Amino acid sequence: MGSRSLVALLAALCACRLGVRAAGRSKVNPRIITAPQGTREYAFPRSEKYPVFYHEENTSAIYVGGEGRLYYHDFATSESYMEDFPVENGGQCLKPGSPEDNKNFITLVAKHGDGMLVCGTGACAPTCWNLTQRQKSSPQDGRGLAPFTPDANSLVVVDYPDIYSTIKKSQQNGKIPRFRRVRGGGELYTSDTVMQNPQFVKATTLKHEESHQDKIYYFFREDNPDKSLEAPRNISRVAQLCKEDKGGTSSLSASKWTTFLKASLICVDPATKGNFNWLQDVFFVPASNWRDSKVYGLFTNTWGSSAVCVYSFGDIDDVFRTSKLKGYNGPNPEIKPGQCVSSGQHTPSETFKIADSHPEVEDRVEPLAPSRSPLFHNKHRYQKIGVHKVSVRDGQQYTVLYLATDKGSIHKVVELPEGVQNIMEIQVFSRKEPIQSMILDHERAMLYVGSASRVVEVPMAMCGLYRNNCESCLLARDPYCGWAGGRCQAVHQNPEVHQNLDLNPWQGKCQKGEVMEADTYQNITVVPFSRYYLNCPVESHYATYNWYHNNSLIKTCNNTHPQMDCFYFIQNVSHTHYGHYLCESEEDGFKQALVRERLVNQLRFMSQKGRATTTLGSWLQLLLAALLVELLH
Ligand SMILES: *[C@@H]1O[C@H](CO)[C@@H](O)[C@H](O)[C@H]1NC(C)=O
Ligand SMILES: *[C@@H]1O[C@H](CO)[C@@H](O)[C@H](O)[C@H]1NC(C)=O
Ligand SMILES: *[C@@H]1O[C@H](CO)[C@@H](O)[C@H](O)[C@H]1NC(C)=O
Ligand SMILES: *[C@@H]1O[C@H](CO)[C@@H](O)[C@H](O)[C@H]1NC(C)=O
Ligand SMILES: *[C@@H]1O[C@H](CO)[C@@H](O)[C@H](O)[C@H]1NC(C)=O
Ligand SMILES: *[C@@H]1O[C@H](CO)[C@@H](O)[C@H](O)[C@H]1NC(C)=O
Ligand SMILES: CC(=O)N[C@H]1CO[C@H](CO)[C@@H](O)[C@@H]1O
Repeated sequence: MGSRSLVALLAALCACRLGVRAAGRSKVNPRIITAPQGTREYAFPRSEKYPVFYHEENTSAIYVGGEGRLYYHDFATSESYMEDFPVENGGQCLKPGSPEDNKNFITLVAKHGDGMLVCGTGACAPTCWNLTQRQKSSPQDGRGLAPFTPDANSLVVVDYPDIYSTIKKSQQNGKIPRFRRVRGGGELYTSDTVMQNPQFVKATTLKHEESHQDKIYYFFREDNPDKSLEAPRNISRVAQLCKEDKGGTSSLSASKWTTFLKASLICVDPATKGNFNWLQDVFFVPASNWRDSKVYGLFTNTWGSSAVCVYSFGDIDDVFRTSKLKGYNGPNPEIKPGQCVSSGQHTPSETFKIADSHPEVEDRVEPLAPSRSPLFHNKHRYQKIGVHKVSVRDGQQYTVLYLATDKGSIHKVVELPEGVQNIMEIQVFSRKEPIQSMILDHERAMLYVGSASRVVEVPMAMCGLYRNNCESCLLARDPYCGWAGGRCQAVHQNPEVHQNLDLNPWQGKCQKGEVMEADTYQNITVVPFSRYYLNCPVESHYATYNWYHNNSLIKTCNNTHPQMDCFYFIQNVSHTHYGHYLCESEEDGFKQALVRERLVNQLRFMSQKGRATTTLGSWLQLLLAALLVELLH
């Protein structure tokens, strides 16, 4: 309990507040979970400076690319192995000197057909290998698939047999970044004039009803050509391309995409008009109808706040199909810019010329109707977003967002009928390492969270965390968990559980007698004139905690100091301090006893087994508590 409280105290330094959009309960603080149960860890044999991670859906294994090495670990069987990928032929760095230069950093690990594609910098000579059942192919030229040196602005999308990439193909500096098709139907790249200093975020392909309409969408930031003082310096964008684009008809345009268009993404808080213009990460949520497929965009602003805005691909497509081109007032050609042509055909050169000189559409992409505003925003600087759809008992689906903070923790945020609620903060790593990667396994409901030294497998359903009674289980409002058979258990293990996710009152769902608590007091001997403190663990920040002494209320803790346990401190124990102490939590009218202690005078109650009044750990806690109170003042 000691270390738990310590971590809780430390975590208190980052106050967790979600700007909950809708009305309803104004509950603001999540439960904080450290080293959650059921997690499994794989530590690399050595730390990696630029690790890359690959996990295939519905498996229990993870691949990690490091410096000259590929690690494999299966969490279910604990099988691990390592494969070496050394620099071939000494590399080709023009001015070796930087220690980064003479190494082969693996930058891409991906499934490609039946094999795995593994690519690395190869000491300025990008190289790829095809790995099939642990058999390495001979090295191949990897230019365009791996950068010359580790580079944060590289994006590779594998949509077998096609591969798209934003990686430079030449070592010379000063090249304008391009979005390319590097494998599959013929090489194509974006015109150098259509993006201004782009920073790529993510890309996806999307199947439409007819294959010639299939699209590629990519998300990026770029410099704002509007340099006025009040204009934001960066704009967040979505770009579209047709998958079957065959390039232009002239020799100059033969290798250029002819279906490129870009639009701005809007994420503005209507209440404050606060603009979240820096796209940090996106997550794609497919749907059976492509128009309903969604993209969850995570944005930050200059003040370090974050917002999540959700867009539908139907809306994005409408903007590209119907909007005017910015700055173009001429007549529209028969084939409109951005329109996909029938299979095997080329975009007419007239259409391409207009699009190439006016690549931006005037309309902007707004978040989903009806609100057209952020799902929520708050004061955290989130780094990554993941979205999981959870099916619950009544066949309904709930959306759970996983947001990686810049402090090594993950917030679990649930979309509930009355608005979003941050129900949990998970401290993933025992040491506070930055989160480099967060991969969701939707089928197995697992998170794979990677740092420079390890990968942790975290179950999304952690129902054992909730105090094992019906009320606590339902009050948690965790879509993964419900109450059945006297246990708080995962919905996927028992679809017959009771849950409390809608706005109906929950009280009727718990039967009397399901709360099984022994109401015995723990006897604790305390010497007179010593100091003593009583500690009640704060498990839910939505509850109020009360300390009673001989049935009289002596202390109340509520949201004032959220992440701190509820202490009651006795400066100098005198005879009136002895007796029964009870700590009770109250949430939504549900009360439960959490701590029962009976302080007895050692002089009268001679026992060798009595607990020491104060241990070193508890003093440390107290000191921190005092420190924290000072800090908060
Ligand atoms: C996931 O794997 C399990 C066991 O290997 C299999 O039974 C199940 O059908 C798989 N699910 C999907 C969606 O492939
Ligand atoms: C790698 O090997 C697999 C299986 O032989 C094949 O399907 C795939 O196309 C290969 N990939 C590359 C890039 O050569
Ligand atoms: C505490 O002491 C009282 C009185 O001696 C006794 O009845 C009770 O069982 C003790 N409680 C525990 C948990 O040992
Ligand atoms: C505690 O109280 C007793 C009696 O009231 C007093 O003699 C003693 O000095 C006090 N101890 C401390 C540490 O304040
Ligand atoms: C918190 O406690 C204070 C005093 O202890 C009380 O006045 C206030 O109403 C409480 N707030 C809530 C939300 O329970
Ligand atoms: C509480 O009860 C204990 C024992 O029953 C007694 O010694 C103590 O004086 C009481 N204290 C108060 C404040 O009622
Ligand atoms: C507010 C913000 O993030 N500004 C960035 C805009 O882009 C330039 C370069 O692309 C960055 O240097 C700024 O920090």
